[in-house]
Amino acid sequence: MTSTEIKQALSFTDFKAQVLNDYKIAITSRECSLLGRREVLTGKAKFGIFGDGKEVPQLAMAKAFKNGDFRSGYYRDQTFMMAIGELSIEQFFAGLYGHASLEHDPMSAGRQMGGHFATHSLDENGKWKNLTQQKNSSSDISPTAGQMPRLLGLAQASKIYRNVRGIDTTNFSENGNEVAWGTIGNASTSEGLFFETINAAGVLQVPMVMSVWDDDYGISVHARYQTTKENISEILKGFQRDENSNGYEIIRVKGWDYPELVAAYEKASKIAREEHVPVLMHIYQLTQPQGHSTSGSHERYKNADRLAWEAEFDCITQMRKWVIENNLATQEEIDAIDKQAKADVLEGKKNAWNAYLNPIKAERDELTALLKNIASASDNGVFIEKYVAELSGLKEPQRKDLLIAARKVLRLVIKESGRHALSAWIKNYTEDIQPKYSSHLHSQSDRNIFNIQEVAPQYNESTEDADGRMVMRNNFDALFTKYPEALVFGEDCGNIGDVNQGLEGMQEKYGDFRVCDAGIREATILGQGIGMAMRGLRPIAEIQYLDYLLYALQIMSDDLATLHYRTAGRQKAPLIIRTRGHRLEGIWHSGSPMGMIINALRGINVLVPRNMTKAAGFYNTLMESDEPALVVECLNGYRLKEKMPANLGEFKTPIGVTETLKEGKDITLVSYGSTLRLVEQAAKELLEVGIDAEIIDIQSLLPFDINHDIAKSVAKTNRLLVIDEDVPGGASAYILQQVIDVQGAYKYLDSKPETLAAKEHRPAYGTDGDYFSKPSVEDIFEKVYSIMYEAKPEEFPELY
Ligand SMILES: Cc1ncc(C[n+]2csc(CCOP(=O)(O)OP(=O)(O)O)c2C)c(N)n1
Ligand SMILES: [Mg+2]
Repeated sequence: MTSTEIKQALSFTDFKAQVLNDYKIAITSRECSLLGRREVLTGKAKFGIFGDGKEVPQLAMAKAFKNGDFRSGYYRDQTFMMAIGELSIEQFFAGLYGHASLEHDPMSAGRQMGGHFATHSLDENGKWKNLTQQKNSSSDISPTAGQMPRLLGLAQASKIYRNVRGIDTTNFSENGNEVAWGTIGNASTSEGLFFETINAAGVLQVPMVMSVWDDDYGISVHARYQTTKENISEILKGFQRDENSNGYEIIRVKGWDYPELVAAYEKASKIAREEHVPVLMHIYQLTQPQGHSTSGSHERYKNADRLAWEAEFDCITQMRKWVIENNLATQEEIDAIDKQAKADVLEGKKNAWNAYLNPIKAERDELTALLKNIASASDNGVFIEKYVAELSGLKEPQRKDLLIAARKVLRLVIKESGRHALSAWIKNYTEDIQPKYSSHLHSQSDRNIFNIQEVAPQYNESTEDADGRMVMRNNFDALFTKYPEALVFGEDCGNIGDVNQGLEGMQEKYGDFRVCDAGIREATILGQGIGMAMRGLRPIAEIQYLDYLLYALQIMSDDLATLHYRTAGRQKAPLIIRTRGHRLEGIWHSGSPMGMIINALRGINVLVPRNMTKAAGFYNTLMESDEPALVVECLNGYRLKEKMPANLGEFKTPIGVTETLKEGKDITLVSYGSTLRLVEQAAKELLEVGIDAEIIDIQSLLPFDINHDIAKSVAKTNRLLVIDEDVPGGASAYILQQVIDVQGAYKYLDSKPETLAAKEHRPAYGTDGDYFSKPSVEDIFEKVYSIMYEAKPEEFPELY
């Protein structure tokens, strides 16, 4: 053979090996799906949703996926995860069983149902790993299309890294060469989030390759009810770039055509990576051989013709055919691979099950030994033995079974000496196990918010008063200088420096990659922030008004608030969300739906500074921490005068800590944000009639008054009124729950604790609309007065 012939022969051998390796991954994945469904139907796992029918395109995508790249996808992608080496058979089954251990289920430590994938961006101490040295998947969420906003940010990070100088890119990027790969089901493209993201990525020209796995269905609902013309790439044709305008590269490939898919993904990768142009991959003619999930069977909604077509065009069947037709393997070789895959999956499944069950069995044995002991000395021994027998008889015990038995037996030995050992066991066991299900809602690293020390603002002798917005602007200026990785974007943030000029001149100074206008699209503004924060940048996503946060609230709640928790601490997005609200004009510019927000956003810090210095101090604190937060600036505070601190960018408002604005002895008034100015005025007027109120600024709703200062105040005043601008039973109900229930302030109360909130309707327009919708100084005065009247009617005669 000549050297060219040798090379060709070698490369053919190489090629053949690669194809067969791919085939093996596909068939292994398929076996996992088949066996996985059985595990659910036999009761070992609770729910299964699998990647069968979508294997082959994922092999092709994995081939083009490089170190440093990120995936943002959905529950069909097990084959891709296997192909990039981030999902083993054991891990697949550990996820299915809900094995509450990161070691066994690295995707979520059992917190998410199977089929929700992730890699680890952080080490066990919450520190960044080098993401350029590994293949990355952002953690999946179940809400359809919820992966889209984050995908935009993951892609945009490459754009920032390529174009902004001065950032330490070591762990995150090599010249912005990383591609963000999205996957979505055809039916889920009906969601607004999909279209919003597609448009935004076209505008931003980011390296994103978006694959639509099209199997013509969304559960039972056919494409004719989902997509105009039943064809997503056809209707997105207008996004195709041409000589005259930017846009997308749109590529269509049949989902069972392995060589075409490999070539198409190679091309897509190159375009996105080199040119930073987004690519839409419409992968059609896919199937779903076992139906949507374990909750139903597809024979109910697919007719015989469709089922026959699906059998024939199953992507693995077609790949196998192609392999044989092209002499890459004989039927016997293929059969051998199939057989081996079956055996591997069976073995892996067994190992995963044993790894899941054995620790629980050991815990069970420990408990039954203890219970037997207790039974032998108990008057209720017979009954306890019954519990022991039941527990011992369980083939597949759950931790729940153990605790139920232990806690029931505890009641039987309440007056016996056995109680001590048993209650100690229950306490220790719960302490041990609970974190498996509850850890990492917030950062547990050394950069969590409680580790950031307060620094007071300093003022020079010569300091003059300035508009609040100037304090904000000058502080942002200091932050952008201090942190090259900081950037801000939102509607009107760039050119005019935000609608209240808190960013005036910043774009000129720091460039339009770092201080940037965004389209009117709150959910993807949020997504940009999430994705970029997940890749080491420090984005500040601005939502123009608090009232429009609703558009982004879903993604904040489903994605951002759960991210650290759902990865058991292995991914984070320290995103700062800046908005302004509480009180200006009319139904959509003066809302204060804080109850809705704090209840939707556990996992995110929610901060409600009363002025711009406090707000700026929060930004300074947050930039040092690694947690996400929402900061609600007071919309009516930008033109109010504040003193300009000298230590801009350095002073830090502590988080979770209240501030007492006025000491008093008769009643504790608790509030936050713009309402405080009214409370302060009312307190002055109350003094005139001999009522001395103490005023506490909560400052931080999540976390809430960690030092229990409000209870300490109530211990002194014995009375409590909570005032805010939310609906009745909104944030004020939460505040009461914290103060009464968590802090135990009920012990100190001499009067009924009360709340004063806005009306139930949205605030009406105009001065009178405001006066009749929101608490006024008079409302606050009279509410306090009526509490005092009830307590001391002689001193404070009835007003009405
Ligand atoms: C926001 C939201 N609505 C509804 C669901 C329930 N749901 C889960 S998957 C699904 C169908 C998705 O179909 P498609 O996007 O085509 O993906 P496929 O499963 O076919 O791959 C639905 C309706 C959900 N998870 N999230
Ligand atoms: Mg579908």
